[in-house]
Amino acid sequence: MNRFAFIIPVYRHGSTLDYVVSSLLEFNCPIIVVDDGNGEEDKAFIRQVVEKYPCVVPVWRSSNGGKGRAVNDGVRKAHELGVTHFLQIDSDGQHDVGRVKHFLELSEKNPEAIICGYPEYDESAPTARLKARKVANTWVHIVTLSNEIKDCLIGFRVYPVAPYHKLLKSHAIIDTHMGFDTDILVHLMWKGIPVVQSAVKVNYPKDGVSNFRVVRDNIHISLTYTRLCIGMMFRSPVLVWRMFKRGSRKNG
Ligand SMILES: Nc1nc2c(ncn2[C@@H]2O[C@H](COP(=O)(O)OP(=O)(O)O)[C@@H](O)[C@H]2O)c(=O)[nH]1
Ligand SMILES: [Mg+2]
Repeated sequence: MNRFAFIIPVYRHGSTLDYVVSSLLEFNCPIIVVDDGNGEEDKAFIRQVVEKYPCVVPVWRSSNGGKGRAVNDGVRKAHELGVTHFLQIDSDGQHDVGRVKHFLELSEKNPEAIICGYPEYDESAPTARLKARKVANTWVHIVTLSNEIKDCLIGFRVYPVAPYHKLLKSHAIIDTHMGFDTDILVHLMWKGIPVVQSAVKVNYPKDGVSNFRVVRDNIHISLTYTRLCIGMMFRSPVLVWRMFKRGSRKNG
């Protein structure tokens, strides 16, 4: 039996946190909420949630470090709590919480795997974002020598704690900002962690707060792909061998 927790990184999304947390109460798991150095207004929302729900375990970061650092601090806390798996969900309410149960069930059936969401958008999704996702996915297909990943940018995933925590201890360089979701997925795939994928509805509320900073985040994303391409070259013998194994399984 998996011992689950939720990890919710929060930056400038304090106002939607109560909605997300209250939708997760039925699962009776620790809910690790990471305050990523928010300002007073968002911190106040987080404090309210911590006081209201005893299952919420707060992690306070003294300054804003980016989603990657926030999730990684959450993983260290999950490891301390003796959790075996965690579902990462964003605090802005964009992910369909109705899919949580299914994702936890998939993880019970595939405890060694990452259960990775892929988005089903409604008409609220900005076209630029859809195009950027296609480009990002193509890069992931290149650096993993596999076309299996349907979406490398989504946050809605269940991870096994042990390999993730081991990766953190190995001091692998994982992007801290917008390249994070891609980077962590590719690094764990390189380690041979299997991925099971399932759909999740994602919406973009009109008045939603986006933390995307064009210059900073594009630099982070470019550096992430550069590092991943170099990493792929070093790992290419293993990746090519895995590619042949997959091919021979398909053919026979
Ligand atoms: N972008 C960003 N998100 C952060 C940061 N720290 C924590 N987060 C949380 O990470 C999740 C994803 O961020 P979001 O801005 O919604 O990314 P997007 O949905 O890809 O536009 C949300 O729960 C944020 O509150 C940060 O420094 N930057
Ligand atoms: Mg978002």
